[in-house]
Amino acid sequence: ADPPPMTVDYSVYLVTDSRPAILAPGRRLAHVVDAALRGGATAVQLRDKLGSDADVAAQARELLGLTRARGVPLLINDRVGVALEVGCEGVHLGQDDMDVAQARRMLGPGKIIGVSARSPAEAVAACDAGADYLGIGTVFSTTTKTDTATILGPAGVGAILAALAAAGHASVPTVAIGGIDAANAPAVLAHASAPRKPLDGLAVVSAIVAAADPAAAAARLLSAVLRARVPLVVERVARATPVSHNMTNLVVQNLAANVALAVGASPIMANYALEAPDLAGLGGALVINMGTVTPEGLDNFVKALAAYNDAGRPVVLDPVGAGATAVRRDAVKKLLSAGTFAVIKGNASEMLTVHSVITADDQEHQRQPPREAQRGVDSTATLTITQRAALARSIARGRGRPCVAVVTGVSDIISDGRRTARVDNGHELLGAITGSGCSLGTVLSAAVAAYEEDPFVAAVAATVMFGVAAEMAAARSDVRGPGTFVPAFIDELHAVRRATAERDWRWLALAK
Ligand code: 3NM
Ligand code: MG
Repeated sequence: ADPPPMTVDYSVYLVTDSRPAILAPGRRLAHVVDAALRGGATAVQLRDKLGSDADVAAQARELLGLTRARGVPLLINDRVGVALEVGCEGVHLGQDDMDVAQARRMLGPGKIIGVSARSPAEAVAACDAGADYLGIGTVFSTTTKTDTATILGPAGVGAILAALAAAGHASVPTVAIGGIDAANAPAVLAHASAPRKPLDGLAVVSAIVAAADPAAAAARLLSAVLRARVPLVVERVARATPVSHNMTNLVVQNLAANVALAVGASPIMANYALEAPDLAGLGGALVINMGTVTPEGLDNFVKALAAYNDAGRPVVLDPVGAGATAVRRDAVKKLLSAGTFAVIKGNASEMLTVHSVITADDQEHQRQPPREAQRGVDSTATLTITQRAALARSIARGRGRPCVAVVTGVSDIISDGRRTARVDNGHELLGAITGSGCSLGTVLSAAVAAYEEDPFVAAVAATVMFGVAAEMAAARSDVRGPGTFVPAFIDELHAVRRATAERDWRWLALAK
C-alpha cells in the first residue's frame, strides 16, 4: 500500500450538510465549520449531494481557507474531479462512487482516499484496494442519510474492526458514522473497538451542523474521543515499562519513584548529567524538576537536556516555583533556550513565568500577546479556565518549539496549541502532601515516552489517570488524611493499571 499521504487526526471528523433540515436557515456552512474547528474538529468532509460541481467547488474553496489555517484536511465526498480542481487533501467515496484505483490514478499518491464500509467484506476489500481510511456505518439510525442499509450498532462496528485486524489492516485508520453524538459517543468508543484495533475517531453530521453551539459540540466529541484513549496509554506504559529518568529534588524522589513504579514505568533518579547520554539511550524520557536549583544543578539540567534532545527522546520540564525568585526565573530562561521540551507542566503561577520568559525574547509573541493570560499576571488565583486555556495554548505554540503545556489546578488544562483539553479529576488531598505535582511530572514522562505518536493524548491520559487514582484513594474508608492518602494513592494508581490490563475500564467512568 502507498504510505499515508499526510498525518491526519481523525478524532472528530465533521461531515457537512447544507440542507435546511440540518443547517438551520440563516446559518452559513462556513461559520459552522469555523466554529467546529475552533471547538476541536480535526478533519472535515464537504458532502453535498445536490449542488452543481461549480457550487461545490466554490464552497470547497471557502472551506479550504478555514481548514488550511488550522492544519486540518478537507476532503470532498464523491466528486473526485472537484477535489482535483480545488486541490483539497482528498476525497471520500461511497460504495456506489468511483472505485479507489481510478480515484488514485486521478489524484495521485499524495491525496487521501477514504471509503465507506458497511460490512467486514467491504472494509477488507477497500483496504486491499488502497483506501487511506474507512468510514464505518451506519452505527445508529439517522435521518441525515436516507439510503442507509444495516444498522450496525457499536458491536457491528467492532466486528468490522476485528475483521480488519485479522486481515492485516490494523493500521488503516477508521471512523464510525451514523447517528453519533456526544451522548452516545462513549458507548460507541467503548464497545465498537476490537482489542487491537480501536476506532480512530467519530464522524458526525447533525451532532455538529445542527447543534446550537457547534464549537461546544465539537469540543464534547473531542473530549469523548480523548477519554477513550486513556486506557491505551495506560496499557502502553505498563507494557513498555519506559524509563523515567528524574532529575529532581530530594524531597520528592521517593514518592515520584513509587508513583512511576505504580503506573508501570521504570524510575531512575539520577542528577548527574554525565549519565544522561547512556540513560537517554534506554528509550525513556527525562524529567527536569527545578525544585532545588543550584548552579551545579542547572548545569546538569542543561547537559542532560542536550543529551535527550540529541537522542530524540522526550523531556518534561517542571518549573517548580518558577516565579518565586530571580534565580529560578533565570533558570527557566536558560533551560528554554538550551533545548526542546515535549511537555512543560506547572501551576498557573509557574506557567505565567514560563510564558513571560517566552514572550520576553519572542518577537512573534510580543506582537500578539495572549491578552487573557497577561491580564492575570499579578493574581494567579483569579485566572479563569478560559485564561488558563489561553496561557496553555500560547506556551504550547511558543518559541517556534511547540510542546504540550499542562497548567495544573482544580481543573487541569492541557494544550498542544491546536487541541486543548480540560481534566476535572483530582482531589484536594493531592495538595496536602509533598511532591504530588512533581510526581505528575513523572507520570507525564512515562506517558510521552510510551505513547510517542501523540504527546498531547499521552499528557491527557497521564493527567486523567493521576486524578482518577487520587479520587479513588480519597474515597477509601481507610484514608483519613494526607498520611494515609499517600499509600492509598500509590495503590490506586497501580489498581488503574491492573484494571486496564484486564480490560475492566469501570474506573474510566470517573474520568471527567
Ligand atoms: N454516511 P449524522 S451515515 C454521511 O452509514 C453518512 O455511511 C453514513 O449523519 C453511512 O451524524 C451518514 O447526522 C449520515 O447521523 C451521518
Ligand atoms: Mg457517495
